[in-house]
Amino acid sequence: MISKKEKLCPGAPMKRITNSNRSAGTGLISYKPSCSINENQSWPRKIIHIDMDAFFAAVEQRDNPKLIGKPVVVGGDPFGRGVVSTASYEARKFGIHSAMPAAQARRLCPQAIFVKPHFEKYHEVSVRVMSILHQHTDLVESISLDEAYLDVTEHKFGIHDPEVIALLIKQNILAVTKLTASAGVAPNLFLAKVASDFNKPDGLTVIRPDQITDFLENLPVRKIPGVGPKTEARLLALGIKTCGELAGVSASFLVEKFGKTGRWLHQTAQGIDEREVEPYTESKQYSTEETFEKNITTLPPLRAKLEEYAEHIYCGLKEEGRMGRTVVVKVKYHDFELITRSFTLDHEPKNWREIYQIARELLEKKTLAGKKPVRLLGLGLGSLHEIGKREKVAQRDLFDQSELLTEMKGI
Ligand code: TTP
Ligand code: MG
Ligand code: MG
Repeated sequence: MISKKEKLCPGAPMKRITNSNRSAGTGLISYKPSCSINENQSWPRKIIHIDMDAFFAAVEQRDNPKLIGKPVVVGGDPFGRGVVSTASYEARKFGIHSAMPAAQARRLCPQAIFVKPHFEKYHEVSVRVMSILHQHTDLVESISLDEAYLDVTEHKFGIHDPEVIALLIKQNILAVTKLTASAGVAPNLFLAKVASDFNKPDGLTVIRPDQITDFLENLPVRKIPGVGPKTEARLLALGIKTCGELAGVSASFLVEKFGKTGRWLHQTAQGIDEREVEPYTESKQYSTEETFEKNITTLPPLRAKLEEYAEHIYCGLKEEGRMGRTVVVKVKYHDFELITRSFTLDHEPKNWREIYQIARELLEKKTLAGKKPVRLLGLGLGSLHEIGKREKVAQRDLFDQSELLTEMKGI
């Protein structure tokens, strides 16, 4: 039987390189050698997804050598109502994972070492990691503290092979932060993300354009980022377990069962994802945001902020003779997790209240505000254009994406 790793890289032996520079964490740098170094291989786009390994726990292990090799759980009080932020790979062997009650983690592994999070430190590391990524391309879309997409189709120093770029990034991150990251290289965002998760920790997985169908054939549908437990259960009930099986079902059947999501599922199962890496640039949207002195735990003060921002943005843009149709709400939680949720109107907003109403709905339905303390709140208007004229570049419908992300995060 051909293993997935062999399938990924036919004929190429798996190579493991011991990394002697490491001072923390476990494992080896492992990657598939030279299988993507193929001058004739045409890459429509070269996308890399980078995700740090057991991020919070790895930082704690790095900074306290006594924790190296031990089951470490970062999160709240294991004797109270605390929740696990993350667990070291040693702790994961006991079944401990993010978002689990810390008390349950303690029962699963009584010898686990529980550590309170140090968010400022994680933020500092994140800034360093992101600056390494920007050395390779300006097309960097940071998804959370420990994770980003890069479009390296055009590389700043002209490196053509995306595998080489990913390896350089991993080595650079390790040298600067003493932490490991996993990388996925593929022709689009969906596949790059699945690839970075494929060989964690410290992995580098390349899915070349001609390997997509083979790679997806036996991939469980749950591995699709955006397919949460609910969608998975509905697919299983239809007898669909793998992306291969999903790809074999007609688009119309999936649309009938899942609505708009059905069309997306059908495309994704075939490895199609046309989303672009969208770096956050102020010029693309008119926005305002605020980091609060004290985290905000209830909705009313956040609603009041949105009202204030909506008025400011609407009036500011109007003065400049511009307007935008995409309402973007940005929330950074107390643990520095950063999310954006957006909705694109099919018309120019008539007044600031319309912007506020949409922002409020996004905040209340598409984020955990009110349940999870909020450190930063932002509001922006994108798809900017001169008043009365449509913007030239069509924006992708982020609202659909946010629905899927919401399910992914189990909200
Ligand atoms: P992840 O990248 O999802 O997880 P991870 O880096 O800990 O582990 P992996 O090797 O599988 O990538 O999340 C990054 C950090 O975000 C994580 O270290 C802690 C934090 N986090 C939470 O606080 N709560 C959560 O539910 C999740 C998923 C993450
Ligand atoms: Mg991670
Ligand atoms: Mg992550």
